[in-house]
Amino acid sequence: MGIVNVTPDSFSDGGRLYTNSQVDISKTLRTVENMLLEGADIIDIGGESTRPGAAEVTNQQELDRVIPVLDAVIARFDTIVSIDTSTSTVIKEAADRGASLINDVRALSRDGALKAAVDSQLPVCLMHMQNQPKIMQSAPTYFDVVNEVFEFLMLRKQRCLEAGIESSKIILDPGFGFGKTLAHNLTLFNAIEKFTDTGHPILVGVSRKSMIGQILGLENTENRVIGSVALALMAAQRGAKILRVHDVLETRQAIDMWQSTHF
Ligand code: 7PM
Repeated sequence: MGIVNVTPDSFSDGGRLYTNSQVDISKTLRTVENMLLEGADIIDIGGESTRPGAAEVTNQQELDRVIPVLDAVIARFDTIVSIDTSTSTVIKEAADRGASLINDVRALSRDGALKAAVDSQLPVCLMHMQNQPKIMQSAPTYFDVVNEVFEFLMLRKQRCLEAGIESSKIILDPGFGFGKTLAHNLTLFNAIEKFTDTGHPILVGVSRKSMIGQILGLENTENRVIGSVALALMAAQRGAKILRVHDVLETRQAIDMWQSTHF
């Protein structure tokens, strides 16, 4: 899954798809085309910056950022488009326009989001986050991070099933970097198998995140590519089915080398 962040301020690719404070559609399409040529199977389009400390966006701002890009990508490419949103109106609009997957860092907890997802009949990715982006990294605390994240996801999954989403349409994601310290992230990473054991596809998003910066002593996110690829490969080896990444070519090469050893 290639990340397309349509935000002026996203953490590693901030404003890259903007020209004069406007989303640059042709630049975005070139980015998407490259990701597809590099071997992405899914394009994840998001218009809300969920980086630590990020300010909230209004529904209208999010729609204005994301819908023109979604329309352009769907018109131009034959690919699976995922929409990274927590907002019911964005879920509805995106589904009507041909999105194939709803990726919600708030696990469909916002008003109307669960109903919009049910109505869309699309698969959903439910992610764990402690607190909201604005404060999530101030003092994340858990008694038992693995069990708490797991129980949260099981609860959200149950809500989805009760609301009418088929079990086979539910993807789970432990939410690396979302209200978690380095130690929490590493403990969760070591427990990926607990999540894959549920039988649901697991999505892992560690690309260029601070856990890599902290371990390797890298402030600049552009220098975190090798660490990101290493973690993505390990996640895949532990059973993760979807890797949400900035660096499609590098990740694909690592996965292809590993896959070539199974014969
Ligand atoms: C810190 C946390 C900085 C997250 C930047 C981000 C995920 C996601 C994002 C993830 C799923 C970024 C993000 N991360 N959706 N959306 N899983 N499902 O890298 O890990 O753009 S936002």
